[in-house]
Amino acid sequence: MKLLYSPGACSIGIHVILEEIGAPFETERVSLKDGAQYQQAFTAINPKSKVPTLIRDDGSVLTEFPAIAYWLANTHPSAKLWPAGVEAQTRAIEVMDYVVATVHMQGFSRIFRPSNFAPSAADEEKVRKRGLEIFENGLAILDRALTGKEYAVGPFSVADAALFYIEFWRHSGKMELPANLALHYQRMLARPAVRRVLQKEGLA
Ligand SMILES: N[C@@H](CCC(=O)N[C@@H](CS)C(=O)NCC(=O)O)C(=O)O
Repeated sequence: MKLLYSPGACSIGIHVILEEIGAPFETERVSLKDGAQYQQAFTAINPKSKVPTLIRDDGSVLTEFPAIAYWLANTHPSAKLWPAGVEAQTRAIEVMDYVVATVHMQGFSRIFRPSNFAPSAADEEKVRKRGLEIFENGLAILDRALTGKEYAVGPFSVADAALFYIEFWRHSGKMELPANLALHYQRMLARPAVRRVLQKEGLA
C-alpha cells in the first residue's frame, strides 16, 4: 500500500497508524502548497484533491481519515489499534468524527483557507476569527474528555492518531495546548512510531 501525504498535514495521523502497524508501506509526498493535489496526476487517483489518500495493494483507493483508519486497524488486528467492544469502538468514532468534521473542517480550515469560506476578501479576517473560536472550543471539549485518561479511549487506538494531528498543528503554531491535550501530545511524541513519522516527514 501507498500513502499519499503532505508533511505535517492531517495525513500525519494516518502515517502514524501505518508506522504503528509496522506492515510494509510506501509513501509519496504531495506538495499542497504547490497545488499538486489539483493536478491531473493526483486527481486521477483522488478527485477530492485531499490527503490522506491510501492506495491499497489491489490498486483501489481509500479517502477520508476515519475510513482509512477503520480499514487499516481492522485489516491489521494484531496491532490492536481498533478498540475492543461496541462502547469503546463507538467512542473512538465519536472522537475521530469530531476532530475531522468539526475541529479540522469547520475550525482549522477557516483559519488556514479563509478565502474558501468568505464571500469577499474583506470578510476573510472575520472568517479566520470564527475558525479560531471553533478550533479553540473543540480543543477545550476534547481536553475535558481526556480528563484522567492516558489515551482517548482505553489503550492507544486510531482515535489518538486523530487527536495527534490537531495537537501537532496547535503546537507547531507555537500556541499552548490545554493541559490534558498537552500531556497526551507528550505521550504521543514518546512513541517510537510517532518519532519515526516526524523524522520521515522532515519535521523532527
Ligand atoms: N475529510 C478529509 C479531510 C482531508 C483534508 O482536508 N486534507 C487537507 C490536508 S490537512 C488537504 O488535503 N487539503 C488540500 C486542499 O484542500 O487543497 C479527511 O478526513 O481525510
